[in-house]
Amino acid sequence: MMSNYEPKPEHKFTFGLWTVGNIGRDPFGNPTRRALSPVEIVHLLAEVGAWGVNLHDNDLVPIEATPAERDRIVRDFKKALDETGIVVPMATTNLFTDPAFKDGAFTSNDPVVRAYALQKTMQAIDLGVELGAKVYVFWGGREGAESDAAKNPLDGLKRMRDALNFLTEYVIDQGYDLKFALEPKPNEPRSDIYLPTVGHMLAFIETLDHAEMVGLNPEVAHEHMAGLNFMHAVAQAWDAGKLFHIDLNDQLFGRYDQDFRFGSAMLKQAFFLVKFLEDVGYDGSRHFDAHAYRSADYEDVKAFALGCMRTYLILKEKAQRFSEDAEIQELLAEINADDGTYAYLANGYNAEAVTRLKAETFDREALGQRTLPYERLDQLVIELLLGAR
Ligand code: GLT
Ligand code: MN
Ligand code: MN
Repeated sequence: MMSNYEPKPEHKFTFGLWTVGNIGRDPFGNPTRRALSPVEIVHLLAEVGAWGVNLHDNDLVPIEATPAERDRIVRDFKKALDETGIVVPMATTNLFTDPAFKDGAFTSNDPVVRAYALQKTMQAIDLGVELGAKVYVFWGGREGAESDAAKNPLDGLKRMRDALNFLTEYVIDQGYDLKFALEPKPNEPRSDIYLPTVGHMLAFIETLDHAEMVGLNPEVAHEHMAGLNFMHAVAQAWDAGKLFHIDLNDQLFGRYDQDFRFGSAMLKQAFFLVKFLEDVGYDGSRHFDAHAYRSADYEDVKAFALGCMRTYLILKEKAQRFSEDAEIQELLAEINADDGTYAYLANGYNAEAVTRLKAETFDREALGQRTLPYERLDQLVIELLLGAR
């Protein structure tokens, strides 16, 4: 049993440069924290016990950097990685900050912007691979529209598909060992973003030339913005073999993209998520795509980062207790009782099964009277989470 909830490399906890490096700017207020350099962020993450750091191209190399500046920055960054043992498991492209991308990148109506976005992404893929990334994230923050008069969503989908087909071929051509993870979000910063949920993305991936290289990077906050059960979305991605990465944070339903500390807003949902990931044996990064409150200083940012990891580990321990709790397990056995009478249906459709099933008589009223002690079960979970058992 875990005792001190200390993060270790085997837990695969990662943060983006943009997460602990968030300077507390929002649409209504100026920064509240000085900007840390990427090297300082790597040291901060090592201090709190993280395993890895992820980045957008421009979190590390400013968009206006010369090739010589790029090389110096990358060299210094690699030195910090070597000194701390921090790894870079994931990288991505910033296709949303620069005004050039005000109408999107891959889905922009302007063919010049679309070409620039492809070029920028190839360069960012090269950078990510150079740093050791095995997963490449695509968050299409500006791939959408405010007015449907301006863009046909079918064009949006086609342009997105063309871009991803181009880029998977590029990865194959370069011989890179890299998978793509698409990150859906329903809105913000665009009014409507194409491919808004995990379900939309899963269907879209099957239309790509190299669907086998492309999976999901679901984010708690983004499915919660759409009012959906995140764990169910993750389960569907897992079932499809597409859970390539995950963005952990927290978020109340119906709000803007809050990106709160993991487990800080909807604890019960966070518990079932951790339980799911641990039960199925997900072995990818546990990436915290969250940032500290605007009121935080860097000591508080460290508390935020530690908090994300500690809450994950505490919930992991709670999941273990769930599976060892005699009363919970007894109720689960009762709920899932099966005397084998209908085992003949387990082999799918066949003539014998049809004949037997048609001959059955069912006591519908008795079925309606069956006991389902879900209240008792759920209260046991609540008491487990509250530390009362
Ligand atoms: C941005 C967004 C996140 C994405 C990041 C990757 S950047 O902060 O809000 O959800 O995961 O591009
Ligand atoms: Mn978010
Ligand atoms: Mn994210």
